[in-house]
Amino acid sequence: MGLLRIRRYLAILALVVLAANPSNAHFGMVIPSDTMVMQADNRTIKLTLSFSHPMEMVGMELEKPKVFAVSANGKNKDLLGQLKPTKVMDHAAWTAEYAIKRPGVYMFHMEPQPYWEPAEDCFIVHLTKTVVTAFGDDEGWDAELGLKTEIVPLSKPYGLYAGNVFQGIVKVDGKPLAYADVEVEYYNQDRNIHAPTDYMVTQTVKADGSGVFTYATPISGWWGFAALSTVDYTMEHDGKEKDVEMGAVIWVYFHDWK
Ligand SMILES: [Cu+2]
Repeated sequence: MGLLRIRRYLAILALVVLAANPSNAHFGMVIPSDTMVMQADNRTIKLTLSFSHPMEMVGMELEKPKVFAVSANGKNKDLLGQLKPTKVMDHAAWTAEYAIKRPGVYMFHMEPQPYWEPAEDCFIVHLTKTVVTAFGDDEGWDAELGLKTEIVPLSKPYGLYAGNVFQGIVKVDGKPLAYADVEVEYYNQDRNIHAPTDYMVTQTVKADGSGVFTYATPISGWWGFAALSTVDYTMEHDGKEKDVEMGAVIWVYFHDWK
């Protein structure tokens, strides 16, 4: 091959390698229209559920979830019936409206159908939650929903400023997961943030020996934290038993310091 042809070959090879190497992470997403409902606010929250690559704004299909519920004031309410199809980043997603009538801390959570990911040869299930507070009642923001895997917040998961650290405990079956990997991504809604390199689309922090992780956000907006673990059961795909990667995902909003 002549030098030019070699160069062209290498350029094409580089593209192929880039395309085949997803540096980005997919995230279950549950994004509410408001996180702190005040007396004067619209009391109906709109929730948008998707499965996306939030920093790169690349959508994936989200089948109708297995579970979508809200837990507040000691009660659990099934919201599956409220879901209406919508599109997020040009892909199938879901939306629901929820009228908040009483003070309290409202924890919304979704369990999607297992997603078969050929690139990773496993199923992916992101148990995804977000927390909304209403009318000045702050009790119980640190409560655990009791999911198979869950990030239990150590920072109050609303009313945070950009630059604040966010801390949480990664739990699996109710027990802290030491040295868990936590992937962090920004919801780049306005597409105005550009990662200088592919390494900086998703950031990763590890929990410490007690399952506690810490991340400081550089800017305001929605941030997703996904703690990943392989669970203790397998699922069948084409007649073969495959691993299930479970993500404990929490979405947290950080406000501008003005
Ligand atoms: Cu993906």
